Amino acid sequence: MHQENFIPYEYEVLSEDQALERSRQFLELMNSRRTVREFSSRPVPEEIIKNIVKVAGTAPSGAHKQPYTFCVVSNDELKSKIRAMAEQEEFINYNGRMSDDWIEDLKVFGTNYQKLFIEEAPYLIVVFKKSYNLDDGEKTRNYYVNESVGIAVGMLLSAIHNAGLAALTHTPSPMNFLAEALGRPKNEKAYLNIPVGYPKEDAKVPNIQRKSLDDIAKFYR
Ligand code: IYR
Repeated sequence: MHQENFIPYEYEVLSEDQALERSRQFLELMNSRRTVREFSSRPVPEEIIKNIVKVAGTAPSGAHKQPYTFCVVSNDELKSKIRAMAEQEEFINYNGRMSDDWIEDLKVFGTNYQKLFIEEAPYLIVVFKKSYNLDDGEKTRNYYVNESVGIAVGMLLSAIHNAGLAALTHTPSPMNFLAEALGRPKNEKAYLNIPVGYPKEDAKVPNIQRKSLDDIAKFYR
């Protein structure tokens, strides 16, 4: 390929031993990540959050369109408003909108309609997907939007954990109220609400296990 807009790819060459060691260390780091529902009031410097969002922005995306907006909310009034709106929807979910099976599946997590963590966490990163772009009233296309935003959020969660912070991938449903609360334009749809902060000192997490490699992968050698 010899295209004029191509530049050399700068990359680090690792020995097999270095690669193995790095892969093990990264696995160990990532395997210690847990979803946390109780946050400390310890403040988090905004620069850390900015770096974390920048990591999400390095994700591959369909036609490199980066079809997302990460809304970083630290304003207490806004957080309270979002909590109230989320609890209003969740109350309906837990009292009839979710099936009995679903309620049963959630029992191990001890969740309910109350969402204290929305106010407790110093930041909410509310992720919006851009179904299409709207620049100066002109519509342009994005591609593989769900895949692109999902990958970026995976990298966001990894960056959060790497910085010693905790997160919760909260999916209030329906979540149109987030676009309304944050005044987002009509091409943006709420994707996830991610409270971020240090975990509460005595935070507890459910005693659940991850599937083994054999359960999640098949090798075709
Ligand atoms: N959105 C609700 C219910 C909920 C659903 C799933 I799937 C979870 O993994 C956890 C919760 C809530 O936030 O409580």
